[in-house]
Amino acid sequence: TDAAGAERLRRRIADELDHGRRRSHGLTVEALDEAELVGQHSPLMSPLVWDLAHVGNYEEQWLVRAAAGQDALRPDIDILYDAFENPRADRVALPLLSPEEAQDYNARVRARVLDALDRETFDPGNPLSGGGFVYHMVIQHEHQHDETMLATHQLRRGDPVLADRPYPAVPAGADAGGGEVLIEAGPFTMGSTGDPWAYDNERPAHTVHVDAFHIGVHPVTNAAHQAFMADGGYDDPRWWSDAGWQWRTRTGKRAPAFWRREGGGWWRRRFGRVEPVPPDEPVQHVCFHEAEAHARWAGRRLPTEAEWEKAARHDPATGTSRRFPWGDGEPAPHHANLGQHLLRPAPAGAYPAGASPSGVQQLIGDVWEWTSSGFTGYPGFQAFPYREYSEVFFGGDYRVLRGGSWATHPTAVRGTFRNWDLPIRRQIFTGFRLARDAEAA
Ligand code: AVJ
Ligand code: FE
Repeated sequence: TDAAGAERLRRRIADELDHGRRRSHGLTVEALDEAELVGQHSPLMSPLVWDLAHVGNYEEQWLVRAAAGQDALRPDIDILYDAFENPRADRVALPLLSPEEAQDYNARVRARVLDALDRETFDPGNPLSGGGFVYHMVIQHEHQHDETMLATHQLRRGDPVLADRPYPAVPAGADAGGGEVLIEAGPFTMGSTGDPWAYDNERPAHTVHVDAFHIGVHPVTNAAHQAFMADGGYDDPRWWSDAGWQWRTRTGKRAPAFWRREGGGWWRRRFGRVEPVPPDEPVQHVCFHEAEAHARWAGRRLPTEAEWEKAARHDPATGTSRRFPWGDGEPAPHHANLGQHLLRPAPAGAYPAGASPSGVQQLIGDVWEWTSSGFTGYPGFQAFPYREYSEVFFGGDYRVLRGGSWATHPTAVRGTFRNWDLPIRRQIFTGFRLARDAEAA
C-alpha cells in the first residue's frame, strides 16, 4: 500500500540521515581536537568545524523551514554558512559556532526533522518532498561535505587519525591493464527524469547520439602514469594544452599531488602515512591538465561526458540505460569501492562484478574521472530547488567529473551523477580513463 511505502521511505531516510551524521562526527569531533577542528589546514579548504555546522544549517533551511514549514531556529547564522558569501580561505576568520555549539545546533535541527518526518507523506504533487526528493538532497549534501572533509584530512599535516584498512582481495585472473572496449555508434538515454535522488543537473532524460569510440576497461593506474612521467611527459609541451602548460610551468609540478621521489622510487603520503606508490591502483590527485597531457602522450584523449555515461549505463541488448553499470540495484560491496570503506582506490580489476554491459569496469567508485566536457545544463534544464546548486556554475571554467570515488557515499553517486571542478584542482580524489575515436568502418 501507499502507507506502507511511505513508512519504508521514512525509515530509510531516518537511517540515511543518521549514517551521514555519524560519518560527519567520525571526521570531526571524534577524530581531532578543537584546535584542529577550527584551524585552517589549507587555503583550499574550510575549517572542518565550518563544514560540520554548514550541513546542519543546510538541513535547517531545507527540511525544517522549506519542507516542514517551521520557523527558523538560527536565522542569524545563515550568513556564516553561506558558501557564496564566504570564500573557503576566509571562513577560518568568521565567528563560527565552536565544535560543541555546532554539534548541539545540528542535534536540535535533527530532532525537529525527525519529528516532522513522522508526518511526511511524500505527496507526489509536492515538488520538494514528492518521492523523498528534498530529504535525499540533504542526505547527499552531508555526504558530499564528508568527502570534502576527507580532502581536508588528506591535506592536513600530522599524525594519522583515520583508521586504514588493507586492499580487498583482488579476484584471481584480474587484469590491471585491461585494454579497451568498443562502444558502437548510436543513440542512448542520458540523464534521468524520474529518479527521486537525482539533482536538477541530471535532469531531464534525453537522447544523445554518440559516435563509435573505444574506452579503457579500467581507470589509468599509477604504473601507467609513472610511465608517462619516466618518458618526460611533464617536461614535453607537445602533450599539454596552452592552459595546461601554463599550469605546469607556473606550479613546477611534475608528479601527482602528495607524491615524492626517494631512494629511486615513488612514495606517497596518504592521510598521514607514507608508503610506496602501489602500481596497480588507479592514479589519483591529478588535475585535468595532467590527465589531458597523459592521454595525449598515450595517443588517446579523455572521454566526453556523454561517452562516459553511455559506457556506464547503456545496455546494447535492450537499448535502455541502467541506473548503475551493473544494473538498477543499489551498490553492494562487491560492485564498487565506495563509502570511505577504504581510504584509497582499489587495484584495477578488483570489481569485475561492477562491470557495465559493455565490459567497462570501476566506473563507479575508486576515483572520480575527469571528462573533456564543460559543465552545462541538459536540454530542458530547470534549476530546482535553488540556482546555486548547479546553474550558477554552468559555462564556467569547470570540467565534469563522473563516477564517484572511494570517498563517495553510495547514495551520492549513480550513472547519471555529475560533479564538476576547476581544471587545476587535485586535492579531490580524482583520476581519469582513456578513450579514442573508433576508426571509420
Ligand atoms: C557538486 C561537489 C561541486 O562541494 O562544491 C556542496 C557540492 N553543493 N554544497 C561542492 C555542494 C553545495 C559541490 N560539488
Ligand atoms: Fe554545501
